[in-house]
Amino acid sequence: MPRIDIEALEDEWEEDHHLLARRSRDLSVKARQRIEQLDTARVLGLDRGRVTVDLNGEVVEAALAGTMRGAKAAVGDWVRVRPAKRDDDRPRIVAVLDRDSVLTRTADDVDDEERVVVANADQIVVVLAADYLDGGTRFLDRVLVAASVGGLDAAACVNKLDLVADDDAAMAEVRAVVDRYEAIDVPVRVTSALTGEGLDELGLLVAGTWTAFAGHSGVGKSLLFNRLVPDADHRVAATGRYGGRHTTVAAWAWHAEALDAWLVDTPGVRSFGLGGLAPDQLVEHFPELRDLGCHLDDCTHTGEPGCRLTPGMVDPTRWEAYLRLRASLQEGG
Ligand SMILES: Nc1nc2c(ncn2[C@@H]2O[C@H](COP(=O)(O)OP(=O)(O)OP(=O)(O)O)[C@@H](O)[C@H]2O)c(=O)[nH]1
Ligand SMILES: [Mg+2]
Ligand SMILES: [Zn+2]
Repeated sequence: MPRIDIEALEDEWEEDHHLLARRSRDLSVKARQRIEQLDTARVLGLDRGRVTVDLNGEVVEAALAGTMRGAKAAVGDWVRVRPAKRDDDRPRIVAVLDRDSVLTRTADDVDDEERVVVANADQIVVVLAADYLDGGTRFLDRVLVAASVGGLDAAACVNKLDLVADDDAAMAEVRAVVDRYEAIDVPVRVTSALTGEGLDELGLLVAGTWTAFAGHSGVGKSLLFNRLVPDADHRVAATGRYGGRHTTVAAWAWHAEALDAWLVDTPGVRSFGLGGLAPDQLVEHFPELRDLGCHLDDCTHTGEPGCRLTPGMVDPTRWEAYLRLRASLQEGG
C-alpha cells in the first residue's frame, strides 16, 4: 500500500477537477486507481523541498505534493508522479511505493527514530580506511546487522591501501579483515582511490546493481565514487586527514554508465545506531550465530544451559562485536 493521505489527496483532486464535493467510499478506490495510472519515478536526491527523480530515464526535479504532509521519501524510493499542471510548475510526488529493502540507522542505540540511508538498494558497501581498521570494522559490524534487517546485501571496501602498503603488520591486518568477513560471505574489496588499485574489482562488485556507499567521514567514499562515476565530480575533502569533516552533506544517486550501475554516495556518519532492534533479535543478524546449529529455542548463545556454542566456533572478534552490540542495545532498551 503506498504511503499517502488518501483523504487529503481527494480534496486536492476535487479542487483541481472541480469535482462535486461528494464524499463517497468509492472515491478512495478511484483515487487509488488514479495513482496507479500515474508514472513511477525513482528518487535520486533530496534537497529540502526539492526532490530529484529519474522519470522514464530523464532526470527531473519534482516536489512532494501538499497531500504528502509528513510522508518521507528517501533516495532510492519509487514514487508516483503527477505531471505538472503548468509549464512553470514541477511534477508532484503523490505516493511513495512500498520498499523492497531499506537501510535505516538511528542516531545511537538508545534513539529509536529511524533515518533511512537508502531505499530499495541491492547492496550497501561499507568503506573502511586501511589505517583505521578497528573503528571501521566496528562500523561494518553494525551495518551488516542493519542490512540483514533491511533486506539488502552488504560488502566492504578497505580503501587507502597506499597508506599502509609498506607496513607489513598493517597489511597483515588488512588480510585478516578480508578473511574474517569473507568467511561469513561478505565480499571485501581492497582499494586505493588515490592510485587506482583495486578499482576494477570494486567495479565488478557493483556492476549491474543499485549500490550505496556508507562509512565514517573521510574514508574516501566520494573519491571512490568519482573514480567509478567520472562525470559525477563529487566534492572530496581537501586533505587526507580525518576529523569529522563531513564533506558530503546529502545522499545522491548517479548512474555509472560503464558499469550499468546506480551508485549512491552518502554523507559520513560518526555512529550507526541500531536503536530499532531488540537485543534478543541481534542473533538473527549474525550469520555465524544464526547458522550455529544450536537448537535451543530463542537462544542468544550467552550462557543458556544446553547451548551448542563452544569457544572457537565463532571468530573471536565477531563474537566480541556481538556481545558489545548486545550490551549496547540492552542499555538502550
Ligand atoms: N591516501 C589516500 N587518500 C585518499 C584515498 N581515498 C580518499 N582519500 C582522501 O581522503 C580524504 C577524504 O576523502 P573523501 O572522498 O572526501 O571522504 P568521504 O568518505 O567522502 O568523506 P565524507 O564526505 O565526509 O563522508 C580526501 O582528501 C581524499 O583525497 C586513498 O585511497 N588514499
Ligand atoms: Mg564524501
Ligand atoms: Zn545457543
